[in-house]
Amino acid sequence: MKRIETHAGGLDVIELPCQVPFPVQRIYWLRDTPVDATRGLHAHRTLRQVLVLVSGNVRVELDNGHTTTVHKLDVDNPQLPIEPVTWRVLSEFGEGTVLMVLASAPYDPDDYIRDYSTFLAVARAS
Ligand code: T46
Repeated sequence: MKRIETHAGGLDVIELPCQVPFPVQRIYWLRDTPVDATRGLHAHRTLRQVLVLVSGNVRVELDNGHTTTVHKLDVDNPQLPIEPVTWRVLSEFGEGTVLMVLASAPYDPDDYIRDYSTFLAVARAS
Protein backbone atom coordinates (compact mmCIF):
# COMPACT_ATOMS: atom_id res chain seq x y z
CA MET A 1 0.00 0.00 0.00
CA LYS A 2 1.31 3.41 -0.93
CA ARG A 3 0.83 6.08 1.76
CA ILE A 4 0.71 9.69 0.70
CA GLU A 5 0.71 12.60 3.13
CA THR A 6 -0.58 15.97 1.99
CA HIS A 7 -1.10 19.24 3.86
CA ALA A 8 -4.80 18.39 3.94
CA GLY A 9 -4.35 14.84 5.27
CA GLY A 10 -3.29 11.37 4.20
CA LEU A 11 -4.28 9.18 1.27
CA ASP A 12 -3.50 5.47 0.97
CA VAL A 13 -3.53 3.62 -2.36
CA ILE A 14 -3.66 -0.04 -3.38
CA GLU A 15 -3.15 -0.53 -7.11
CA LEU A 16 -4.51 -3.70 -8.67
CA PRO A 17 -3.29 -6.16 -9.62
CA CYS A 18 0.34 -5.39 -8.93
CA GLN A 19 0.19 -4.86 -5.17
CA VAL A 20 -1.95 -7.88 -4.33
CA PRO A 21 -0.66 -11.41 -4.99
CA PHE A 22 -3.95 -12.64 -6.56
CA PRO A 23 -6.80 -11.25 -8.71
CA VAL A 24 -9.21 -9.55 -6.29
CA GLN A 25 -12.80 -10.73 -6.84
CA ARG A 26 -14.44 -9.38 -3.67
CA ILE A 27 -13.92 -6.52 -1.25
CA TYR A 28 -15.71 -6.30 2.07
CA TRP A 29 -15.04 -4.61 5.38
CA LEU A 30 -15.67 -5.29 9.03
CA ARG A 31 -17.15 -2.34 10.94
CA ASP A 32 -19.06 -1.52 14.12
CA THR A 33 -17.42 -4.43 15.93
CA PRO A 34 -17.91 -4.21 19.70
CA VAL A 35 -14.54 -3.92 21.44
CA ASP A 36 -15.10 -7.17 23.34
CA ALA A 37 -16.23 -9.18 20.28
CA THR A 38 -14.31 -12.01 18.64
CA ARG A 39 -14.66 -12.54 14.90
CA GLY A 40 -13.28 -15.13 12.51
CA LEU A 41 -12.92 -18.47 14.32
CA HIS A 42 -12.75 -20.30 11.02
CA ALA A 43 -10.43 -21.16 8.14
CA HIS A 44 -10.93 -21.22 4.40
CA ARG A 45 -10.20 -24.20 2.20
CA THR A 46 -9.03 -22.19 -0.86
CA LEU A 47 -9.68 -18.48 -0.30
CA ARG A 48 -6.72 -16.08 -0.21
CA GLN A 49 -7.16 -12.74 1.45
CA VAL A 50 -5.32 -9.59 2.43
CA LEU A 51 -6.52 -7.69 5.48
CA VAL A 52 -6.12 -3.93 5.18
CA LEU A 53 -6.76 -1.87 8.30
CA VAL A 54 -8.51 1.38 7.35
CA SER A 55 -8.84 2.76 10.87
CA GLY A 56 -8.46 1.66 14.47
CA ASN A 57 -6.56 -1.43 15.54
CA VAL A 58 -7.14 -5.14 15.95
CA ARG A 59 -5.34 -8.30 17.12
CA VAL A 60 -5.23 -11.15 14.58
CA GLU A 61 -4.13 -14.64 15.54
CA LEU A 62 -3.21 -16.97 12.67
CA ASP A 63 -2.85 -20.71 13.16
CA ASN A 64 -1.67 -22.96 10.32
CA GLY A 65 -2.16 -26.15 12.29
CA HIS A 66 1.46 -26.25 13.34
CA THR A 67 2.30 -22.75 14.60
CA THR A 68 0.37 -19.72 15.76
CA THR A 69 1.41 -16.14 15.13
CA VAL A 70 -0.07 -12.95 16.57
CA HIS A 71 -0.31 -9.74 14.53
CA LYS A 72 -1.32 -6.35 15.90
CA LEU A 73 -2.72 -4.33 13.01
CA ASP A 74 -2.53 -0.58 13.49
CA VAL A 75 -1.58 2.56 11.60
CA ASP A 76 2.06 1.45 11.37
CA ASN A 77 1.27 -2.16 10.41
CA PRO A 78 -1.99 -2.08 8.43
CA GLN A 79 -1.77 -5.12 6.13
CA LEU A 80 -1.79 -8.87 6.62
CA PRO A 81 -2.07 -11.60 3.97
CA ILE A 82 -3.90 -14.79 4.98
CA GLU A 83 -3.33 -17.94 2.95
CA PRO A 84 -5.80 -20.86 2.70
CA VAL A 85 -6.11 -23.37 5.55
CA THR A 86 -5.30 -20.81 8.22
CA TRP A 87 -7.47 -20.54 11.32
CA ARG A 88 -8.00 -16.87 12.17
CA VAL A 89 -9.20 -15.20 15.35
CA LEU A 90 -9.78 -11.45 15.36
CA SER A 91 -10.14 -9.76 18.75
CA GLU A 92 -9.30 -6.64 20.75
CA PHE A 93 -10.97 -4.36 18.22
CA GLY A 94 -10.29 -0.69 18.88
CA GLU A 95 -13.26 1.68 18.98
CA GLY A 96 -14.35 2.53 15.42
CA THR A 97 -12.09 -0.01 13.73
CA VAL A 98 -12.71 -0.58 10.03
CA LEU A 99 -10.95 -3.58 8.52
CA MET A 100 -11.11 -3.96 4.74
CA VAL A 101 -10.56 -7.39 3.21
CA LEU A 102 -9.44 -8.11 -0.35
CA ALA A 103 -10.48 -11.63 -1.30
CA SER A 104 -9.56 -13.93 -4.18
CA ALA A 105 -13.07 -15.32 -4.77
CA PRO A 106 -16.76 -14.51 -4.36
CA TYR A 107 -18.47 -15.45 -1.08
CA ASP A 108 -18.87 -19.22 -0.78
CA PRO A 109 -20.13 -20.66 2.51
CA ASP A 110 -18.82 -24.10 1.47
CA ASP A 111 -15.25 -22.77 1.51
CA TYR A 112 -15.44 -22.18 5.27
CA ILE A 113 -14.13 -24.62 7.87
CA ARG A 114 -15.84 -23.58 11.09
CA ASP A 115 -14.94 -26.62 13.20
CA TYR A 116 -11.43 -26.51 14.71
CA SER A 117 -10.87 -30.30 14.71
CA THR A 118 -11.81 -30.48 11.03
CA PHE A 119 -9.42 -27.59 10.37
CA LEU A 120 -6.57 -29.40 12.16
CA ALA A 121 -7.20 -32.57 10.14
CA VAL A 122 -7.17 -30.62 6.84
CA ALA A 123 -4.10 -28.58 7.85
CA ARG A 124 -2.09 -31.58 8.94
CA ALA A 125 -3.00 -33.58 5.84
CA SER A 126 -1.84 -30.83 3.48
C1 T46 B 1 -12.67 -13.56 7.28
C2 T46 B 1 -12.82 -12.48 8.28
C3 T46 B 1 -11.64 -11.57 8.34
C4 T46 B 1 -21.71 -12.65 3.29
O1 T46 B 1 -22.91 -12.81 3.02
N1 T46 B 1 -20.83 -12.28 2.30
C5 T46 B 1 -19.50 -12.10 2.55
O2 T46 B 1 -18.74 -11.77 1.62
C6 T46 B 1 -19.02 -12.32 3.88
C7 T46 B 1 -17.54 -12.14 4.20
C8 T46 B 1 -19.91 -12.68 4.85
N2 T46 B 1 -21.23 -12.83 4.56
C9 T46 B 1 -22.18 -13.13 5.64
C10 T46 B 1 -21.99 -14.49 6.31
C11 T46 B 1 -22.48 -14.25 7.72
O3 T46 B 1 -23.86 -14.42 7.77
O4 T46 B 1 -22.00 -12.17 6.67
C12 T46 B 1 -22.17 -12.77 7.95
C13 T46 B 1 -20.94 -12.53 8.82
O5 T46 B 1 -19.86 -13.31 8.29
P1 T46 B 1 -18.78 -14.02 9.23
O6 T46 B 1 -19.44 -14.53 10.46
O7 T46 B 1 -18.03 -15.02 8.43
O8 T46 B 1 -17.86 -12.76 9.63
P2 T46 B 1 -16.43 -12.72 10.29
O9 T46 B 1 -16.15 -11.31 10.61
O10 T46 B 1 -16.29 -13.70 11.40
O11 T46 B 1 -15.43 -13.24 9.13
C14 T46 B 1 -15.21 -12.45 7.97
C15 T46 B 1 -15.11 -13.34 6.73
O12 T46 B 1 -16.27 -14.17 6.65
C16 T46 B 1 -13.88 -14.22 6.76
O13 T46 B 1 -13.66 -14.77 5.49
O14 T46 B 1 -11.57 -14.01 7.00
O15 T46 B 1 -14.01 -11.71 8.10
